[in-house]
Parts: sequence; C-alpha cells; structure tokens
Amino acid sequence: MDLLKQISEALQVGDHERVAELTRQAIDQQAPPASILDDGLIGGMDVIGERFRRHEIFLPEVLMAAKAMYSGLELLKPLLIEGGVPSQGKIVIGSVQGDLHDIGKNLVGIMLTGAGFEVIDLGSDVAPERFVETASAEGAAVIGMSALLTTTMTVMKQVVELARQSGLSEQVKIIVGGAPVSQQFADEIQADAYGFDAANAVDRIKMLVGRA
Ligand code: B1M
Repeated sequence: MDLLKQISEALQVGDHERVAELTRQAIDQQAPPASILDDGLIGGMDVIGERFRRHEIFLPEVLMAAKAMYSGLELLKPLLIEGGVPSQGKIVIGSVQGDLHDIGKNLVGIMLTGAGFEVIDLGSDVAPERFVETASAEGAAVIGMSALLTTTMTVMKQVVELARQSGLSEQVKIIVGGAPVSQQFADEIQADAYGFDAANAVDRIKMLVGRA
C-alpha cells in the first residue's frame, strides 16, 4: 500500500507510534514534506472529522488521532521550516477564546517560521484583549487567528473591533482562518485577510506586510 495512505490509516486508528515510523520512512524515501502533510496526515484527519460528524466515532478517538497527527508533524517540522531567516516581522497567532483546536494554528506557525517570520504563539483559548495587547507590546505586524468552531469564530469579530477601538488597526493587520471561516466571513467582520490553509496564510501575510 502507498506509504502516504498507510500514514493516513494509522492516524485514523490513533496509532501514534506507527504514524511516526511511517512518516520517518516517507521522509527517508524523499517524499515531499507537503505531500506527507496533505495526503498523509491531513488526509487522515479529514476522515476522522467526517466520521466524528456522523457519530461513528467519539472524542477519545479524535484525541488519539490528534496525538498521532502531532507525532508525524514533529518529524516534518524541521523540513517545513528549513531555510527560514527570521527577519520578516513579528506575527502574533492563536486559537480564539473558547477554542482548543490548535493543530491548524500550529501548522500556520510552522509555515510562517519557515518563511522567515518571528512567530509569537499565544496558544489556544486566547482572549481578545491578549491578542491586541501582545501585538501592541511586541510591535507585531500581523495578528493571525484560528477558529474551528462556529461558536468561537464570532470572537474574531471582537478582536477586529478591539484593535480598531485601540487605534492598533493602523499598524497591525488581521488575518483569520480555520475550517468554518471563509472569505465572506472575513469581509463581514472586516478582517484584512483570510487564509484557506497554512501555505495560503503565509502568502496572504506576505502580501499584508508588503513582502510578496
Ligand atoms: Co473538534 N470539532 N471538537 N476536536 N475537531 C471539529 C472542528 C468538528 C468540525 C468535528 C465535526 O463535527 N465534524 C466540530 C465543529 C462543528 C462546528 O462548530 N460546526 C468539532 C467539535 C463539535 C468539537 C467539540 C465541541 C466536541 C465536544 O466536546 N462535544 C470539542 C470542542 C473543544 C473546544 O475547542 N472548546 C472538540 C474537541 C476536539 C479535540 C480536543 C478532541 C480535538 C482537537 C485537538 C487539538 O487541536 N489539539 C478535535 C479535533 C482533532 C477535530 C477535527 C476532527 C480535526 C481538526 C484538525 O485538527 N484538523 C475537526 C474536524 C475537521 O476539521 N474536519 C473537529 C487538521 C488541521 C490541519 O486542519 O485546523 O482546519 P484545520 O486547519 C487548516 C485550515 O483550517 C487552515 O489551515 C490548516 C491547513 O493547512 N487554518 C488556518 C487553520 N487556522 C488557520 C489560521 C489562518 C489561516 C488558515 O490564519 C491565521
């Protein structure tokens, strides 16, 4: 069986040791890191999401899949950030308040680091004030927010408004992303950009800071 398919299937059964072993093999066989990520790890996680939605599996299985995802991601990380020279500006990232999903946000952080940005990762469940205060204190160029729940994406609007009220939106651009987020939603809340995946987020951020 194709190695990337095996990674996807090992992730789906939450076997983190096997995912690490297969990811290592794929790296040794010179499979492109982006394919290992997209077709192996993210491919497997998409199946998990769909099965969870259909109530075929439950939270413990999803947590095991997330752990397996991280075991592969850890090995890929050095390859994804290879060659990055941190001099492109500071980016504050985090998953919004109420949201504990951090895999996509972490991927965005890895890709940004690889593109030479200095990433200040506030983690998950981040209050609106923390995004704004950190960006201001650090002199960040961009705030990047991730949300995976339809109930938490509304927090993004609070951050955009808070940044505007505090006068920060003059200097700091805001980009939003995550599974339920869309360009239309970004326009509605008046964010500066929407990234549909981690690589696209990097492209959009380069445009926001005038480095594209
Ligand atoms: Co949860 N979960 N989850 N979950 N979970 C989803 C999001 C869900 C869609 C599953 C489903 O029903 N099919 C659903 C949300 C439904 C909705 O809101 N409409 C859901 C739910 C309901 C829940 C709970 C409420 C379940 C419960 O408790 N009953 C609960 C909420 C917890 C909370 O946050 N308060 C919950 C919990 C969890 C776990 C903790 C078990 C675990 C998270 C572990 C972790 O992150 N450390 C988890 C997981 C793993 C998922 C799914 C299966 C996978 C998410 C993931 O990591 N995908 C997810 C189903 C799905 O999304 N298909 C699901 C892989 C990741 C690479 O993709 O994060 O989308 P993603 O990131 C992408 C893009 O979105 C984009 O780039 C990445 C790709 O390159 N992106 C950005 C992300 N952030 C970006 C920021 C940007 C730009 C692009 O700019 C800044």
